[in-house]
Amino acid sequence: MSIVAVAPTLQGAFEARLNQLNARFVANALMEEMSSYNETLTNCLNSECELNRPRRQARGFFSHFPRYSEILNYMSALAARHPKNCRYESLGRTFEGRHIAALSISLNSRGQARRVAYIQAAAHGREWITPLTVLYLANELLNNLRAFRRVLEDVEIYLVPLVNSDGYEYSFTTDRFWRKNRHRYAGRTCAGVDINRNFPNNWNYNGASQNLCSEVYSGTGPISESETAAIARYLEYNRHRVKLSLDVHSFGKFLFYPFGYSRNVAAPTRNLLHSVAQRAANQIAKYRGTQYTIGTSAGILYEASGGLDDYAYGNLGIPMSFTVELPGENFHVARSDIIHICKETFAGFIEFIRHVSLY
Ligand code: 0X9
Ligand code: ZN
Repeated sequence: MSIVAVAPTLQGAFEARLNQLNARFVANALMEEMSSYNETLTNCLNSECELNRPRRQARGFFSHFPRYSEILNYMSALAARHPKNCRYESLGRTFEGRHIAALSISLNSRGQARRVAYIQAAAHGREWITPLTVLYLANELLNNLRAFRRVLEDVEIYLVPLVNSDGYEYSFTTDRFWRKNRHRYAGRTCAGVDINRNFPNNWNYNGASQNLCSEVYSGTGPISESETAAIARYLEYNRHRVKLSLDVHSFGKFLFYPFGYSRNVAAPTRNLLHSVAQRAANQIAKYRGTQYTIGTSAGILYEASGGLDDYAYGNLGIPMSFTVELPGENFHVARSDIIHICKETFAGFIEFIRHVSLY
């Protein structure tokens, strides 16, 4: 693989030429990021680093792909700005020792809400758009608490925007398409476990592999990974309060409900799951017509076991459990599209959460 920096003004012509040559390349993605890095670099060389910072804020957080530390700063700043309604905490640590950071949002931080809506993102490193949709949800809720009073009535929103921060960082520094976590094994070149194959529901049964070099390596056993363990610990402890579990992935515009592990098994409440997902899809479509497909991953995409959705529903009895596959032609989304995906997905999230307070 080669990395080539191209001036933003020449990007179109350059891509057209690559297409003529039948060359495989990462559309926009790295180039956009690099033009942003180059801009920062030029400013820094001109000793304008500090001046550059407010400009980025003015352009908005939701017009770029933030790194791990920027995401944690954003989360802690939200909690600091809304101390009565937002708590910032760590669920545990990743293989490389990063925090698995969480935000709890509720109307009253003192009285514990009876129900919980749990939403996580970026179990797969390369799915960069996913944490932004969850952070957008946090920011919108906190800035409009009065407007969402009904939705938040007796519901705590528990958000884990960046489950796999090791894989996420690795996809910035080394391999844009890295999916798994960064578990390393002595004497082995291949690394990483697929966190969404590591949950203890029909572990390693379908669409998972015991080959360490596979993209869907399921680990040495169920919950062998610290990231999986942190999530499972939280969900098991709160299993009677958690009514909704959303696992945000990309890409494909799908809303999946259990069971994803086998085409031959149907969830007893599949009609309810389908209709809740349909309502969320309708809300998403209102923004700019984005159409989601609803069903099980086994039916629509592929059979895959050890996913969070099947575990939350099948093992913990969480009544509403879904995997969201956000839009995109690729794992990379144009920076100008981020805000639109955040806004339409927000409408879907709110619809899902609305069902928690109705439950
Ligand atoms: O394969 C996955 O983990 C998810 N798709 S992705 O392209 N983001 O990797 C789908 C998971 C659906 N749920 C289950 N199969 N249980
Ligand atoms: Zn994924």
